[in-house]
Amino acid sequence: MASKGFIRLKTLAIFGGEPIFDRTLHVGRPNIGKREGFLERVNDMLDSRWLTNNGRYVRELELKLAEFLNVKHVVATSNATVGLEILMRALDLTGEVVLPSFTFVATAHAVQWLGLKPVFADVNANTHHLDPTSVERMITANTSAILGVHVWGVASDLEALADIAEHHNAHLLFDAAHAFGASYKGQMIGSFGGAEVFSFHATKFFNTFEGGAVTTKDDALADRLRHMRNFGFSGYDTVDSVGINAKMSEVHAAMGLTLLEGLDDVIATNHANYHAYRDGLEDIPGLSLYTFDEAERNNYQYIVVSNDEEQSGISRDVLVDVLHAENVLARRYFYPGCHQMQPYSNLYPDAGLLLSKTERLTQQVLSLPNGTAVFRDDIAKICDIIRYTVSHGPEITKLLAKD
Ligand code: T4K
Repeated sequence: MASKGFIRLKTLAIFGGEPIFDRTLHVGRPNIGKREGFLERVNDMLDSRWLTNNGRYVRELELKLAEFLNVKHVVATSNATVGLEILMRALDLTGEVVLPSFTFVATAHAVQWLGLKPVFADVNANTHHLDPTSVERMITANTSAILGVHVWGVASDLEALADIAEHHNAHLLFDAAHAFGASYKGQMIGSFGGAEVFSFHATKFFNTFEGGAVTTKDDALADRLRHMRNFGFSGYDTVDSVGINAKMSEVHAAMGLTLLEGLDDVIATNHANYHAYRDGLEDIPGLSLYTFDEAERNNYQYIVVSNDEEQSGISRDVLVDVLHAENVLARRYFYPGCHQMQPYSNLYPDAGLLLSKTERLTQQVLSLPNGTAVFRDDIAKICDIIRYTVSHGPEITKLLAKD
């Protein structure tokens, strides 16, 4: 049965009609939490006149996160990118780091920023994670680390990557930017490999406006990271290493503490939304939703759809154009692949030759809005737009091509 949104779709912007949504739906609309709790903490922080530099809220957040993730050390940082940088620096990595190209460019930039060489390995077309066979192929005598990414909040192929890292005496690290609140075989992501790095950016499931954390079981590494994030200070006026300012401030931690209190509600919303998308997108030819293993803990934040153009008869980009015309700001995460961006496309112009799955995924994948700012009714309309667009693929493609 066609919904009202479906009928109005016939007058959608590309046909010169009114848009279905009178507000914009974003991928990455922040979850806010209970603002009274946040404001109370901010007032307290202002009263105490302690705003940053390992204040009580940062310390409390680190302890609560360590408990939640069941990991020994949580080192809060100003964002995940700098978290990755201090981590690789603290481990004295040299030479090459093998990582996926199918990730947000920050992962590659962190490697390049340190003067290391990012070596892009291909991903598995179904999981979107590093393909161990490709990783094995990319390892050389200069490889000092493998940097996996738990894309969409699902664990990478942990066992296979651990075997490869061990065999080649390389560090195994994870960019867990998407994976806060997720588990693998019941164990929370945060304690795998030598260390993992979370992002608490505003667009993430759990946010501190800007922020991140490095998590590890390794006492010496945690100690080094703590010094490094604070200019290398090891005491009141002693500096033991080169450092940077990677500190999280109190107001950021206050946001994190507030959101932690309401985390289950956010997960419940995301989970229900994920099911609504699953139902709404069912049986659309050529479209497949990235699914979560419900036996694990998931944050269900990323609603990721792969479009097989041969079956759907429409390109991912036309689909995204139509959604944008209807105020649904679907994102092409991740497009282009890191290896197709600067400086990597100049530095490694042939990288794509061994990244066929990555290149295909970057043409197929789109992310849809989720989180507490998206409602069931919105999802029904978004799915109607997608269903209608796919079923009129050739006409709509032709129409858009005229512009
Ligand atoms: N590794 C991975 C795998 C990552 O995905 C990321 C970050 C990192 C590492 C690095 O983490 P951090 O150093 O940032 O902690 C956004 C985020 O800025 C970035 O953190 C995130 N990944 C990436 C996937 O998404 P953009 O350039 O796409 O952001 P932007 O400004 O286009 O915003 C995305 C959408 O969110 C827009 O539709 C607007 C909406 N939005 C955004 C903000 C900030 C809001 O509605 N409200 C807001 O406050 O990178």
